Amino acid sequence: MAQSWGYTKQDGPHTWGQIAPIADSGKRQSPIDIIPREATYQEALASRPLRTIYLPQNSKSVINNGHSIQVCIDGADSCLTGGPLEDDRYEIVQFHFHWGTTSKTGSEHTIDGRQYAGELHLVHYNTTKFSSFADAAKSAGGLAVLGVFLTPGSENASLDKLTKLMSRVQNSGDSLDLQDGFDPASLLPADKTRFWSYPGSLTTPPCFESVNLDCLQGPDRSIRTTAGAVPSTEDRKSMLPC
Ligand code: 3J3
Ligand code: ZN
Repeated sequence: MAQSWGYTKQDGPHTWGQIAPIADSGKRQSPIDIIPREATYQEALASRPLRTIYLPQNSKSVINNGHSIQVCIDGADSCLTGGPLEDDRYEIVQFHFHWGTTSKTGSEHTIDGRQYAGELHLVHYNTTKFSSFADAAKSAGGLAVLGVFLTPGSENASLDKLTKLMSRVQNSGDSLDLQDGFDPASLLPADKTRFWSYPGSLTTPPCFESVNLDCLQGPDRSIRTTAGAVPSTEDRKSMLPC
């Protein structure tokens, strides 16, 4: 049975190395603190935005995975490509959320030390190079997680559709079919040309270091980021590991 982990004093990130050794020994653990002024602008990425091709009917169910609400997606023709992923196709397998107890805490990544109310993660695996999620998850270049910072604001009808379902999957393992599907792109900002990209890891156990992390520009328009900015290795040493 999978060993449990969580965010309490007894099972929080400081204990995850007991079930996922790479959480302690890893060199590229996520999340990190993104420091825009220290990111490196990648000219080549400016003309190569991230591209999402998601079919709503491929979103099959909503589950309580014990740590989050997760939409399970099945369909080879729903994928992410472009940007730092070059021409490889990364098929989406699920998306889920991280959130906190206030509007100022909850996101896993931070920007200049600032947390956001939540963070959406869309999880993909490289189907150009791998035949299964499991194989891709253990290999460099295997996974891509698209991150979106969430902040309180005007009602989002699409997000509301999911939050309304939460009461029907209250217990770990609960599942609900999505008869009408769900379009993951409806949760993304229109502009996918401005993002931070870095080689990272799954942010929770098993913490595999096989992830290309692409965080779309935060909701705070005051953040002046450059397209495709990549935190340099030196910078990352100053950033908080998970
Ligand atoms: O552990 C499960 C794995 O068995 C499988 O169901 C997978 C596919 O949806 O989801 C998880 S995972 O280990 O691959 N995983 C947990 C960590 C999904 C991505 C999570 O990492 S994150 O960086 O998106 N938060
Ligand atoms: Zn996540």
